Amino acid sequence: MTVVTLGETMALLSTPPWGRVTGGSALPVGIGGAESNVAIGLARLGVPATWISRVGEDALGELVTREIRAEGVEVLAKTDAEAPTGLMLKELRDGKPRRVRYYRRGSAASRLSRSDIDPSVIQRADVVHLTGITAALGPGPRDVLHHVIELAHDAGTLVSFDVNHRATLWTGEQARPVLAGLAAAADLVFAGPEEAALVLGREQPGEPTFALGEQLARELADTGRGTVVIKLGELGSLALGQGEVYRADAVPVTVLDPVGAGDAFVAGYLSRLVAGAPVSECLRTGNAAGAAVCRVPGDWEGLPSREDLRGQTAAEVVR
Ligand code: KDG
Repeated sequence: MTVVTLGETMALLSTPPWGRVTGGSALPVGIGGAESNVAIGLARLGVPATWISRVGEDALGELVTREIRAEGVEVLAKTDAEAPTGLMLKELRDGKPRRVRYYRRGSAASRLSRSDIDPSVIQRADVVHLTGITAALGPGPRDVLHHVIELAHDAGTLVSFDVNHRATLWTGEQARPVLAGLAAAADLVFAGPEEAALVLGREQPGEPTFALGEQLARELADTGRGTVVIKLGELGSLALGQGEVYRADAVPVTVLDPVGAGDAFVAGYLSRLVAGAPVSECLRTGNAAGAAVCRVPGDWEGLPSREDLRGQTAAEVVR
């Protein structure tokens, strides 16, 4: 069982915990990218994962590919001599993330094109996981998404899509029709309540509840072709598949850094999906993986292994 993901991964700098950068400050450097976060999460949970992308011919590109490879993910990333690797800055306040800034316009990954895709990689995969972030990077990456979806559909590879709306990359108006088209073409859609409302062209919802999640899932399912999963953050998660609704409560956690929790959830969910587990178990594993990432600073560093999940939630999560 293999999962292929595709998208941009950036070098990630964090400010000092008090937020201000002054001459001589040392900024920890790491990496971050929603799709590689999912691939790393899957690899840690024992699922073979491949990540497709493009990086610059620079030290940051080397960092990105080396880190992801070191996690056991197969990396298929061309080196682009004409564009740099993207960068993001996590601004901390009192040690917690306050804002994220991107330095990624014109990056190597924003020049992704069909030539970066070996069709056989998509054809032999069981699942291909895509996100709305790639669609926001520009027309080339957007075209790649449609190409990959077509290859996957023809080959019987399941298409998983996380809406992952990034309001700093494009406006809701620009994003809505594109994200709606991608969600409608996917066999499995992940969204938060606000993202689901955006895709449906509805007003932004109030406080998340399971009832709201179910309503949004039903509406999204009516416009699509597969299972819809709504991530409800500290409440848990909900799935609607083949007319059945499944709910799972969150694993309680003291949140240090929530960035990346959604990707961890997807990794946990997919890890059980490819093993043929029932939907409720996919949700529980997703919730546990999401909680694990929240406990640790960094977008993916806290991703759990199967062993970690076993220790944490016993038979409830991993049998
Ligand atoms: O999903 C967590 C991400 O926000 C992160 O790791 C970086 O891909 C990223 C993005 O575009 O924000």
